[in-house]
Amino acid sequence: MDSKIFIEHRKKIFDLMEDQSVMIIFSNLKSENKNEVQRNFFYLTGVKEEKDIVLLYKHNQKQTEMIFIQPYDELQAKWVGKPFSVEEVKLTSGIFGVHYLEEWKSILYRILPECRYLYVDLNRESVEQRLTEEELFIKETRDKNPWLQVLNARPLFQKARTIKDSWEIEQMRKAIDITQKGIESILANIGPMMEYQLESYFDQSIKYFGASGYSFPTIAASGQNGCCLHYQENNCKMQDGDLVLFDLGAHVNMYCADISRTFPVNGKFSPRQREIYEIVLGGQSVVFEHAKPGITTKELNQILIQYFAKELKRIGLIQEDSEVSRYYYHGVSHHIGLDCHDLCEYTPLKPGSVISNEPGLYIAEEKIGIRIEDDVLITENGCENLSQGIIKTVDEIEAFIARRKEERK
Ligand SMILES: [Mn+2]
Repeated sequence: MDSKIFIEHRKKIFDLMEDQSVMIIFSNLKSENKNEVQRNFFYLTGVKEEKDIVLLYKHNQKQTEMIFIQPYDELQAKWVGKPFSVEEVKLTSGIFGVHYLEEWKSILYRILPECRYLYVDLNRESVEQRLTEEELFIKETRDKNPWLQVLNARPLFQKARTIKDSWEIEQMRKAIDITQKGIESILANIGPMMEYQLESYFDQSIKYFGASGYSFPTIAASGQNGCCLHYQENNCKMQDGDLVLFDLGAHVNMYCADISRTFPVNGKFSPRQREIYEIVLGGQSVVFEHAKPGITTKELNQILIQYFAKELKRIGLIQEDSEVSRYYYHGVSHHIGLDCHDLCEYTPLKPGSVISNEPGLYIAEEKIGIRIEDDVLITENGCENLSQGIIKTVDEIEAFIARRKEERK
């Protein structure tokens, strides 16, 4: 990883900050109580350490940055490994002001009298009585520096992260490539087994090809399970004649792929399954045609719903346009990036955004649940399907499965 990337990310955030302000981002979201590196911390630094803190200080337009890291601890090194050294942190992040964690408050308190604003990533709307660590920090700092106005840092990250730079897009391309390998491994082994057994081929494969993790828990939903949007039990026996819907993704450097494919368990679509599948695929094409700068994801969804209304009336499944919602009940697009449902601004699309294109139809009474999802980069004039290499048409899918069956004999 080149530190230039993170220097650019910090510049984006600095540009969005008020003058006379300081931003504190913790690498571990205390409020989420999750053992993972906060996306916004990674976005600013490229560092994947769990206890560090980054400080951005903007004073009379002058930008100062510091990072506070854990000192070397022999016992920790034996248990979980060495933390990044000062040199490694400098190289990765491009931040030269590297200090140990014990100094962070004294340095901050020296800066604060010069500041009007303090940015903290609140991450959520607080519902609990108990204050989170971020909120305790705000309270303590406010008590000691009553002139200070505390601002939520999150909107700045929403704005910055809506548009991806070329390095970010590169990570997503890698994540998609690895996800493709995993999907091909699923297809090569498909047959009537447990959902989790088929899922395990994906797990093995993405690990083998170097994914850094999963974008989200895999959905492997056969038959009627495919009509439950977030089915994650994956513990049913897949039946000959059923479809199985996979919604999954690998991540690389924490940038996500988010792909859905639907396959016939026995390798052949029934005429009815094919008919519905072709309608979903047609819906995806309509969305691809309209995905370009200036349109909103909401408008894309409206266009898809109109198309579904026309098609479902054509095959006699519905009579009225409004009945589409019985068979299609989610949105067609969300932003993708460091989070699978990425932070974003809900404004018309701009070049550099990456969104999903994921139409689906769910006909529970026929045990048909189909979703097809690709990841799409918005370009100057239209869009690019980043996952176009992943097998998708009925003919391709059937031919691929038949070929692998033949090879296994
Ligand atoms: Mn998605």
